[in-house]
Amino acid sequence: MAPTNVDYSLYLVTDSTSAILGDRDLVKVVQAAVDGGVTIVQYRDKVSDTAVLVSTAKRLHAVTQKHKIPLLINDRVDVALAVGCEGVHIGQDDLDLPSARRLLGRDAMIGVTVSNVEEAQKACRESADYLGVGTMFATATLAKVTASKTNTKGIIGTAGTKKILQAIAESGRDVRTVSIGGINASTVQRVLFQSSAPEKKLDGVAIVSAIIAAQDPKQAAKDLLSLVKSPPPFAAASLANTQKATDVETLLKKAPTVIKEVGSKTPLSHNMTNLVVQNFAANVALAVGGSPIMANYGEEAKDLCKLGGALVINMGTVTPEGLQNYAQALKAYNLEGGSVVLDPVGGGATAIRRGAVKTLLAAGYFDVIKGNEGEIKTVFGTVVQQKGVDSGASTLSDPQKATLVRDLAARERNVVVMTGATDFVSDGQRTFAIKNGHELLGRITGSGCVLGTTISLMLAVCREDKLLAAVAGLLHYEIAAEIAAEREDVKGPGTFVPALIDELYNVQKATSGGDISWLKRAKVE
Ligand code: 3NM
Ligand code: MG
Repeated sequence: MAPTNVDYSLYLVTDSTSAILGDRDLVKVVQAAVDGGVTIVQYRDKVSDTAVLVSTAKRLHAVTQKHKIPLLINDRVDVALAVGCEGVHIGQDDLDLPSARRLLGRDAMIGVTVSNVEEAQKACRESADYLGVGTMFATATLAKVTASKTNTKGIIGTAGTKKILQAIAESGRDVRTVSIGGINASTVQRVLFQSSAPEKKLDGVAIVSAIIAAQDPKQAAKDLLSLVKSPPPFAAASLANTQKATDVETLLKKAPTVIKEVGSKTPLSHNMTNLVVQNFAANVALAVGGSPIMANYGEEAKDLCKLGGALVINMGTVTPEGLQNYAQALKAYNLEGGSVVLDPVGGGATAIRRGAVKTLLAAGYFDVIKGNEGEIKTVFGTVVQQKGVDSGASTLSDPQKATLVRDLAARERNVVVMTGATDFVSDGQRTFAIKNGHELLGRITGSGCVLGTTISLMLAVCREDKLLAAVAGLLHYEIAAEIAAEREDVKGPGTFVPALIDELYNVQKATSGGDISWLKRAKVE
């Protein structure tokens, strides 16, 4: 039997193309990486002659043996046999697993590259010891060495990886897994967090360039290992807390506390939002009790993210430059642990926006994704045609909407809010429907956008339960809208806007003063 106690946490894959290694000696680089804490090494060399492969592998094996970690050879069973190292890693277009197993014997470790559920299940049936699951993100490393290969594998992201893990869990087979492709210090924690299925986690990450190409491979490995071992900053609070509101009664009891805290802490709501709603969003943030800043320049986020607030990325008037700014800010907030709301405005309206949604989901972690039916479907990957930023024709029943928000939230491991006559909100486990709000919200511009701003403020003060934050934001906003719409001085959409701002302010003031009579209107189930 191949050893079962192998530590896959930080799996180094070598690359011998000069673009990555430079003029440095591979064995020295690997030695440094192993000193830094790499837990397993794969020698991957697609270009050298067999004699060079064998002699390099022998030198590498001396390094890994000293540290009692396994050395595997990519693709070349003959080289592994010649060196007597621990095993091989085979791709889908390499020697098949049963043949490799016959040649190497039962004690050898054999890993297989898989990029979909079928490949994973096959490798499990054939008793692979572990799977290299990828490609996680687009990576220049793979392109360089496999340019000659005919089968270009897909980018499967965290969602595709989770699907594979789920299937392995369901099959009941025991196999270790590592994710590979474009993983580095700024993505590794999110990869591990978002890819994990409830019953099966990744065992580690496989990395080429983030270690091999690093100035200091030892330090790079050390840093990566410590990131692998700790929860991502954006999830630390929610993972630590076990006391979450699971029923409506508790949610309604806790929501005013969140609203009150916004009033007392005046958190920052950093909006990178569209040209239409900037002024409205800033006014709403103030009325709800927060402190708004409209800052679309991504570079500023590295300072703003340190102020304890939350970020709203609203792609309502997206441009190529804007998209880069969003991604930059998103990374800064993720690193700091600040909350981020995505408002994928008009996500299903154009090809550009569908692409922008994909780019943003791959660029970082969103604590909350909020949109109308068409937008949420688009984020999920359903192709819809939105008419402008309106939701487009509704095709889903209420139970289907509830299922969609739950599935998307479970996939992203975050909170999803779908707005409509009934709003649906879920964190993948808890799903609620909220029937508050008013028809006039559909008659003014930006009513959805400023809900995103409202939720961001709740998130800033309630990181331990993001679903509760979203519900508190929805209730504050929609009940204020109801009260505003009923006012005698409100004659239509035009007079509704200032009344809404007033009532958002009044709900905040009342709640902070201990009067939560407005909450009697709450219709949550
Ligand atoms: N295999 P980096 S991606 C060797 O998807 C390899 O199977 C992949 O390099 C797969 O860490 C990849 O520099 C390269 O992105 C990973
Ligand atoms: Mg291969």
